[in-house]
Amino acid sequence: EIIAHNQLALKINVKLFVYHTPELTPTDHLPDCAVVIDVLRATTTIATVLEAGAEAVQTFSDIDKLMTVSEQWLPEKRIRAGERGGTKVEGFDLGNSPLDCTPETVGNKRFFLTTTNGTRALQRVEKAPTVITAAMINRQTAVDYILKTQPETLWLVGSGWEGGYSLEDTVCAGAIAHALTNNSSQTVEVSNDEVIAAIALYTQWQDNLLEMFKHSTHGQRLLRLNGDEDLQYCAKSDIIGVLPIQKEPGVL
Ligand code: 3SL
Repeated sequence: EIIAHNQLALKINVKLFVYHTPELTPTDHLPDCAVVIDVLRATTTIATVLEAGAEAVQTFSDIDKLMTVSEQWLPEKRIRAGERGGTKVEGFDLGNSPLDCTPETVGNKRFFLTTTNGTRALQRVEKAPTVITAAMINRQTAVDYILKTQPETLWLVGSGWEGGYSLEDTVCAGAIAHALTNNSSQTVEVSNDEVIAAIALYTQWQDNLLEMFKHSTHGQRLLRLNGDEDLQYCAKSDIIGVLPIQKEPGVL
């Protein structure tokens, strides 16, 4: 079913845009609120880390920069985590599996994270007045925050994979857009066709997200790296009540 723009724009409060990748976001302006999405796995990991009681998550696209900044923290007060190509960075405490992020491991520590795509997407929008991260596990929490704060312009930005589009990020953008456009207390202006495409993807797959993730190219990559349990966890909806909000560029 194709939903026409004007059917969704009954009253206007929020101008909603979806961008499948950070590279597709405009470079000459920013929204009031940017939602960065990297379901497999960076934004799932970030929500899990904060839920587990980490002091903060600090993100880097560059490994050397992460090493220099994290050096200023006592070893017992920091965790260095991250991946390249899905595999743990050599010498780091953890990779990018959300399942490793228990209260015992990350509680009260600063979590220094570098990933291939998610941290790059965060950098792209870090100067927006409000930046939050979302994944399927905390989707409803993100929706509730948006409904409460009512930004005038809202971007849902998928991280993709090295410039390409990722099914799992766009389906999560669709899940958020679907909740926003179906909320009677909220009026949403669908501002690009990507919103409609994302909602259509979500409504098609909402009962079978794990299956979709297993067929996606990144899901396949993680399965080759024994990431079956990670996929199962990342495909769960609305199980976490934490919303990562950027406090300063790169720090959530
Ligand atoms: O690219 C990223 O930001 C990561 O989430 C990729 S991975 O799932 O850890 O391989």
